[in-house]
Formats: sequence, C-alpha cells, structure tokens
Amino acid sequence: ENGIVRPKGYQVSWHSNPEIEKHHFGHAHPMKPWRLTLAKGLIMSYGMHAAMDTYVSRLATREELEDFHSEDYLDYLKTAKVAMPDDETPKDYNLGGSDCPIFEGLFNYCSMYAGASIDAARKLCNNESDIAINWSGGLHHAKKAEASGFCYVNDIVLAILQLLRKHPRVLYIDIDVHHGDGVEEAFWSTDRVMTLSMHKYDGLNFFPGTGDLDRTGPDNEGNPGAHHAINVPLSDGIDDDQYVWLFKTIVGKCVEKFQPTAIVLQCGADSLAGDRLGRFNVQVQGHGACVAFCKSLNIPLLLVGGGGYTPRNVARAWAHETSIAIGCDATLDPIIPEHTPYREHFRHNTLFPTLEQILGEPRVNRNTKKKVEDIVSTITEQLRFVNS
Ligand code: TV1
Ligand code: CA
Ligand code: ZN
Repeated sequence: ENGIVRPKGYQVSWHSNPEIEKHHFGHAHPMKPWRLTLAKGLIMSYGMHAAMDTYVSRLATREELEDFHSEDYLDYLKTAKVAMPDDETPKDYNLGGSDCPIFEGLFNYCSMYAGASIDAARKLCNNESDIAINWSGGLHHAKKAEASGFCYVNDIVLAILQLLRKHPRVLYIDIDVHHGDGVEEAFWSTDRVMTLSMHKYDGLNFFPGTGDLDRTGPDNEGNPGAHHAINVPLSDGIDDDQYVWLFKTIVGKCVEKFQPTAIVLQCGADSLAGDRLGRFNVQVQGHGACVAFCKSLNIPLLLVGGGGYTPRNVARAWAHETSIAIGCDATLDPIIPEHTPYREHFRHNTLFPTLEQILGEPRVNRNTKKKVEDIVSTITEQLRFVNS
C-alpha cells in the first residue's frame, strides 16, 4: 500500500506518545504540541508507521534527568504551580514568564519528550536501529538549571550523554532557525562532542543572541573542547540552494575531520519559509536534503524535532523526513492522501508547496554569494585545529 517498503535489515525506530500532544503552553503561545498530532496523522496516512519499529515513549526517570539537570531545578520544575494569568514576570530558573510558562502537566510533558530521546539514543547504542526518531524532542535551549526559549529539559543533551556511553565521538547538527546554545554550552569543554548549528544571527536582535562565526569553544590552554563548537550565522531569506550547499559542505568537512561514530540531527522546522517565527526561505525539499545527506553517511543517526511554528509546514517537513529515514521518499505520492486527519489544515494539497504558495510576498535573500563562501572558508580554517 502506498509503495511503502522496508529495506531488509535496515531499521528505523519511531518514538512518540500521544500524551505529549495534549499539553498547552497557553492560547497565544507559538509552541503548539498539537503540531505533533498533525505530523503523526500525515505520517500514518501514508502508512509509514508500518515500515518502522514504533514505540510509545515513557517518562524519563528522575535519575536520568539528573544526568544533566540540577536537583534543585528539577524539584522546582516538578512542584511549580500555574501562575496568575496577569503575572508575566519570569521567576526563578526563568520559569513562569511568557516564553516558558508554567502550564498544566508541565513536568509530565518534559519527562515524556526526554524519555523518548533517551530511548531513541539507547536503540542506537544497542544497534537495534540505524535511525531513531523523536519528533517531540529537540529542545535545545534548556540549561542545567534554567528554562529558556520554550525549552525546560534538554532532551538532546540527555540523549548525547547516552550515546557517549558507547560512542567515542558524537556530532550534533542543528538546523533550527535558532542557535543551539544549550547543547553547545553543555559540551563546551569536551572534544568528544562537536556541535554545529546553522541559524539566523543578528546580535541581540534575534533570540538567543549567541552563535557568531568566531565562537568555536573555550581556547584557554589545554582545553579539549576548544574549536569543537561550529557556528553558521545567517541572514534573512536564505534559499534552498545556499542552505543545502552550506550544509553539505560544512557537515562533510566536520565528518572528515572529527570522524563521528554517531550523529544527532535537530530538525527544527522553523527554518522553513513561512514559519511564524522564522526568517528563512528554506523549503521542505531543502530541509529534507539535510536529513538525506546525514543518512547517506551511514553513521547511526538520531533525528529529533525542535522549533516549528506553522503546524502545516512542520507536519509536511517531518513526514517527508520520516520517509527519507525509511527510504520510501522516492515513491511517496506528493499529493497529501484524501483520508489524512485534519486535511483541511493543509491549504495546498501537496507535501511540497512552492514559495509563492507558502508566502504572500517573497522574503528578500540577504545572504550574498560572497558571505556564504566566506563562512565556508572561515570554518575550513577553524577545522584545521581539530584532530580526530
Ligand atoms: C507567549 C505568547 C509567548 C506569544 C513568545 C518569539 C510568545 C514569542 C508569544 C517569542 C512570541 C521568542 C525572546 C525576548 C527573550 C525573548 C524549540 C528578552 C511572536 C526551539 C524560542 C524563541 C525558540 C524565544 C525555541 C524568543 C526553538 N520569539 N509570541 N519568543 N526576551 N524569546 O525573544 O529554538 O525554536 O513571538
Ligand atoms: Ca540552529
Ligand atoms: Zn527555533
């Protein structure tokens, strides 16, 4: 049915839990866990679940969360009460402001998306899957003892810590439109994790305000983590051609130099054109080409979600990327199946809407050819300091 075939001996595991999707950050908040319901509906209407090992994820345990987060922060996160509606001031641990509200079931929500990423990492460690997927994860801003930018628990850091039990070197790649600051900071002082984030950068004018090109890690003497943080700062309007060229060129060089034994790819869908918070002109095809390139490296791969604030485009991207993971993308009908749940949300009935269909007026591309070429030469220089 639908041409979905599972290649022999090739395993994809899918970790999700419908409980996660039921949480609400508040009616005006851009982060809508419901987008996961829309994505799952699309993935299942294509029959892709039949080609994966599917797991209903469980809550991360207290001990697992303590692998990264401080005990006092976890205590506060667990007991924090829903604030008064008119109270907009961020409280302790940056909890309770407008970005990171305290909502009903918050601790369950965090424990559940973290449990899914940890399970996914363990599948890779045990060689029980080649690609493991958790679209509910990818919350890259959370710190050891602080919530930040819609993120409370850093499931990516927890998953990488699991991978490091078996894997000598992990490459973390982040294509969310925002800088992956929490993951970068967590592994700032080790040479066993290289972090690479592509993001919109405009100083403090775009959240979180970090991730400039020359920020490659602490270069105080003898620090093993020096030069292992790679940042690709971009301007508004970058298109598929530039984005995919940068991705393949830079990831290719990082893999050659660093020789990772596992890769974690954060697939934040707010880098897509038409995103409510994003600034880029990247399309579902270009976003997916990044996933396809990582898959082609034949290194154990963990795919997590992240940002993505226009639910129909998030669903399109993550469904397309699931098909790439499985290997059925070439035979998938780009016309969204008639029986897809909430099909009315997809204003255009294709997985690959054109820029004209997505945007009213196109966003001007502020990235010159020279700028993207200069980024590559600077990073090539930086990587000369990395030995595998
Ligand atoms: C409530 C209601 C919260 C409407 C937040 C956009 C809202 C934003 C809202 C918003 C919004 C941000 C900041 C400013 C820091 C603040 C999942 C000094 C229309 C991974 C997180 C972006 C991105 C945080 C998360 C950012 C991720 N942008 N409407 N908040 N203060 N916060 O700029 O990387 O995608 O915007
Ligand atoms: Ca990023
Ligand atoms: Zn983002």
